[in-house]
Amino acid sequence: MPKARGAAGAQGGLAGALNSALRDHKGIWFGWSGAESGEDDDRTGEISTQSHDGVTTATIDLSHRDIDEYYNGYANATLWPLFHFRLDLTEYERETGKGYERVNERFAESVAPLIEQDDLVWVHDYHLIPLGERLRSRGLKNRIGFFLHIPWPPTRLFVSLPYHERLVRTMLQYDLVGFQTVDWRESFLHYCSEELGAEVDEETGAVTLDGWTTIAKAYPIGIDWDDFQAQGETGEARQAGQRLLSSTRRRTAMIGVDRLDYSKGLPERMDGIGRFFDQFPERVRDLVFIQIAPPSREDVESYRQIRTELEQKAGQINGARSEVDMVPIRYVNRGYSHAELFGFFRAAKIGLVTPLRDGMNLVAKEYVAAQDPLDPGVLILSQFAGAALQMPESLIVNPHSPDDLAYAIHTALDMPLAERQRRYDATIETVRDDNVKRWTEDFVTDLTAVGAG
Ligand code: ADQ
Repeated sequence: MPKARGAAGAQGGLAGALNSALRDHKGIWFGWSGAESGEDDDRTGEISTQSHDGVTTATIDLSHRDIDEYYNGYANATLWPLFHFRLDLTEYERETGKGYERVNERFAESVAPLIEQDDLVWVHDYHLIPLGERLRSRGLKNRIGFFLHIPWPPTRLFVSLPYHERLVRTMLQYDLVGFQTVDWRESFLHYCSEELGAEVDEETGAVTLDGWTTIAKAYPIGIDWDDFQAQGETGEARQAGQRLLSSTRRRTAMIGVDRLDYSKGLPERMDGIGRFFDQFPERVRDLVFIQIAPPSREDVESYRQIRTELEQKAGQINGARSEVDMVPIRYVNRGYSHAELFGFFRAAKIGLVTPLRDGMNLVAKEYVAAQDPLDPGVLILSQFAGAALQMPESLIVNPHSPDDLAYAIHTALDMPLAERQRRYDATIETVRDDNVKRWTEDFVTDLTAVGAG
């Protein structure tokens, strides 16, 4: 069995999801350590290797300038907004573009010596799109796959990116390119055929350009079902659920859990909740909304703005609707463990997942996974989350419409048990079976098979 090499822009939840695959394949995880090297020039730190729980992690630090131009700059102020269809927030700076290419070259330089002849290489996400091409330019002939965790934008938006062609040509140096949904894959194929004149086979996803063929395919990511259920069995999960229930008393708890990111539709969500209270004032005492949203990427201006906007909106609704003994919105600016989240999800009878655009959205799947099958809660889910394609029996909403959100909340509050169970039964199978282990197996199996026949 060839060893697998994983690579990602930063360690995080994804590292956990891939741990078991790396363990099975005796792989190495390679990526940014998340730390700054302390030098203010453009030199990147030494590689540092650690072994934990059967998985070897090789990481490098980045310099202050690298983090500024590559991570906060091109990755999070150019690619992230553009790929989430937010041209209004997309910054186009030559310097950050150069930083992105420079750091990808550094990653290639650092990781190349760790790669052996038969290894599979699996590159993750928008931070590292050119990495495969940089490795190829060093003579690597290994099978190299890439997975994009976020959406792929429509061609008409994507062409606003300076040097868009150069970026996509680097993607066509991979053997296999994975997307979360068939929709994102379709947009990618459209770009390749319309803008690059590549030969595209819609059926197989084969994209041929300059004599090289890349396969583009959808692999919807799932949760780590076994681990999440095990977390749900812990005392920590039970206590978290009890804490929430005892604080809400007879009111129905509705929960939202997100990174504080403009793609998650948080201010729009507040507008929908405000509209619900306006339309159904007699229900104010029936509902308490808990929003858990730890800040992220605070070095990027648009992220600071979204935080201020959200605080204002939540404050306005609370100011207008609170009583001395009751506050309708609890807004919590911190993260919780998966065990605690499991407890909160199970105690909350409505889950609100309303991104304006999302590659997949694992919170939607975690919410359903945490429900009591005998008395499940209702998931309200944005039509613009990748997850909506797999979970059409949720209450699907348009997150831009406050009325749509308000009526969905009203419907969820009064939904009879039989209908809640029917929707839960129609959804739980995909959440349980299309899990992260299957996702990794499917991708690794396809990557292994590339060129085999
Ligand atoms: P995110 O946008 O970060 O990542 P999302 O799917 O919303 O992804 O959540 C990822 C994980 O973070 C979940 O396990 C969730 O429990 C945890 N998390 C989120 N908010 C939290 C909070 N407030 N406290 C504690 N934990 C929290 C990207 C893409 C998604 C895609 C994932 C995986 O944007 O579309 O689903 O990668 O591919």
